[in-house]
Amino acid sequence: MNSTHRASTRSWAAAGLLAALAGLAVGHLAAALTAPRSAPLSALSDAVIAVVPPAVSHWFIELVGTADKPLLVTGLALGVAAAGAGVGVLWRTRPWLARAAVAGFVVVGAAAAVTRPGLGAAAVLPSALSGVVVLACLQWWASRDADRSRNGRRGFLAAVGGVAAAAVAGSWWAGRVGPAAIEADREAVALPDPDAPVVEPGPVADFEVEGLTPYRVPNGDFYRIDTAITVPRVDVDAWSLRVHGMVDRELTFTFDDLLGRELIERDITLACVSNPVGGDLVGNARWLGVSLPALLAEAGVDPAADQLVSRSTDGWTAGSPTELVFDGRDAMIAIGMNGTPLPVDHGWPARLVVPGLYGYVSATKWLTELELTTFDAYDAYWITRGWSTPRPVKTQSRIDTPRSKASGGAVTVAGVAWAQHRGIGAVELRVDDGAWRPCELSDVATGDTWRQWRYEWDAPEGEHTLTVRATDGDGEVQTDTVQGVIPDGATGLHSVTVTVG
Ligand SMILES: Nc1nc2c(c(=O)[nH]1)N[C@H]1C(S)=C(S)[C@@H](COP(=O)(O)O)O[C@H]1N2
Ligand SMILES: [Mo]
Repeated sequence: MNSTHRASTRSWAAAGLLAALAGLAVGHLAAALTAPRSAPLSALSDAVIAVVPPAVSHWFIELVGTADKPLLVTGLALGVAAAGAGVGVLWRTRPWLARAAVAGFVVVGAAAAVTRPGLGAAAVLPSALSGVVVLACLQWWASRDADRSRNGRRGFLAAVGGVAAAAVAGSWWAGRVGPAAIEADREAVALPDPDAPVVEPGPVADFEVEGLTPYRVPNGDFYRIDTAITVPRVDVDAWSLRVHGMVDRELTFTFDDLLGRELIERDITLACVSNPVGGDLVGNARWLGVSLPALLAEAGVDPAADQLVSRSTDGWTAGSPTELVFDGRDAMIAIGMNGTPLPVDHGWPARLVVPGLYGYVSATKWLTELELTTFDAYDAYWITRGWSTPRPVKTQSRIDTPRSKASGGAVTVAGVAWAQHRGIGAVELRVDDGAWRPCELSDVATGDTWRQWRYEWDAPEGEHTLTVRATDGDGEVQTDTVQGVIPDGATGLHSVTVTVG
């Protein structure tokens, strides 16, 4: 090949960038048709999340919150695009070096994919295909270089851009109706009625104040926290739950086995340990599922096993104290959420819910394994990254409304408070530096859910600070000591500044 190319460095960079984007898109399509989590960007992002030092991820999450994952994926995509531009420029003068660089990127992507838990050797294919697309595009670009005209460049742009656009559209299609689509399986599940129905909270579970979070958060509004860039899409027919470790006998359950068992339905509030004071990484739902202690008991649990490790299809783990799982609380393997099969984002087809424990030590989604072990023998995912071994959920309360403005006169101040398993005994509100005043509480059936509170405030004009605090069911007042989320959950009182006009 002629190494003195006529096209400018800039147009080679553009060709490389476009080739890289087309490669990513085609790889994404290949993954969407086979294993979505093996898409180059998804696998790379997952691998970064798995290996990044805790100090770095804490800093990043502190900085950007739940935008962390979109930003990571976008960052990596920009990185790949920039690398593509670099490869284009390199190809102009050193084509073999450029090809080797592409091969290097393929190896990185393929290695990231194949090392993701739950993905097999075939996971290398999307990255390999991406590489082939990049090589083919740049080869074509190079072969046309000698007689390249403005029209020729437009042709390249149209062809490669067209491939990229078609692949993106194809991926979208594959996710909805192709083999990776699992919504049909989900919708086909007819959830049986619970054998042990929920105890209804009472006539006033919900004050229905505008701006106040509902007692039960609809699935579409429920907070989502997990490490998955591409949520696992579990084939329910191939799914099973294995119970093993320190047990008398290993057991395996299919989804139909779970459906056929005695089902309980419970209102339980789930909270994330990384929820800041006043934050919204907490929600209450009506869960349908099978009793976790009953199912474990069938396997015969060794009394020396103090930790229940739950593992998801994507390799994430949580470790819960067996003592709490067996102490009579409604620990469950949930298959239903607010009357529907578990949404994909919330763990389809089955997840754990253990009242009184933060999600990171209990609430495993896309559950596949329950292993009885000890805390000495194994540290679960977030424990190896600086978070505490399981401690009780901390008492918290939040002001939902008003948040910044109110018109003078009668203002309803309202919010939620939670101290799962201990329950909420009282909530008090303070206006500016005034006395703590008792709030009205909604009805609840158990201590496992949050509780709404409200206060009718005769609001004088001007700027006022409202502060809330709760007392748990044991009579313990929520601490005003300020602590960050690491290592075992934030403390401090939520307050808002309201301008009354
Ligand atoms: N497989 C898997 N399950 C998981 C997680 C995860 O990263 N992977 N995150 C946990 C955490 S930290 C929380 S707070 C809850 C959140 O559950 P939700 O997304 O249904 O609200 O899920 C838990 N289960
Ligand atoms: Mo969490």
